[in-house]
Amino acid sequence: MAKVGIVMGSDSDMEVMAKAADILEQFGVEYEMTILSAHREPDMFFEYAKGAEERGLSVIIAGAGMAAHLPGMCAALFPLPVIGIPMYTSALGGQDSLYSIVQMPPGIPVATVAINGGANAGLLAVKILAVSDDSLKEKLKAYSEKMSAQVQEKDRRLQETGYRNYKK
Ligand code: RP5
Repeated sequence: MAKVGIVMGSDSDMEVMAKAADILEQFGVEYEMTILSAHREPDMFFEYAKGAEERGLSVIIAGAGMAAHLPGMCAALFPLPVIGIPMYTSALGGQDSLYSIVQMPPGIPVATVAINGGANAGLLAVKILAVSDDSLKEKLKAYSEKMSAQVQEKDRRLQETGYRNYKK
């Protein structure tokens, strides 16, 4: 049964939302993925958000752009954590999405990641689930160790070749 709901306002958000899905797959976390617009299909949105707890979801990752109400409205109706991903937009560089998602009034928090921060949203969802799942906690530690080893390897190559010959 899916533990994480990934929901996006449009298929134009897919590339960013896929990064969250990739992380969940890496950690073996089951998820459902849905395209659903709070503005364009409000009735279906209410059905999705009100039914999310009963479907067994523990976390919702919601991504949207522009006047991005999807994450905030999920948080209004779903009792468990909601992670919001502001989408980059051509008109305002994603600041419209960011402010719409991060500036929630007291009582309805949305854990907001960076503009286009799909991967971090996935990781944050894994961390939330890891609070009550030791095997996920161990996988997170291994993930951090791997990242650290990758940076060390880059520095080792830098020291070996010098910056002029360094190849990414
Ligand atoms: C939002 O409006 C979506 O989340 C998307 O980021 C933005 C633009 O949607 P489309 O016009 O590309 O469908 O609802």
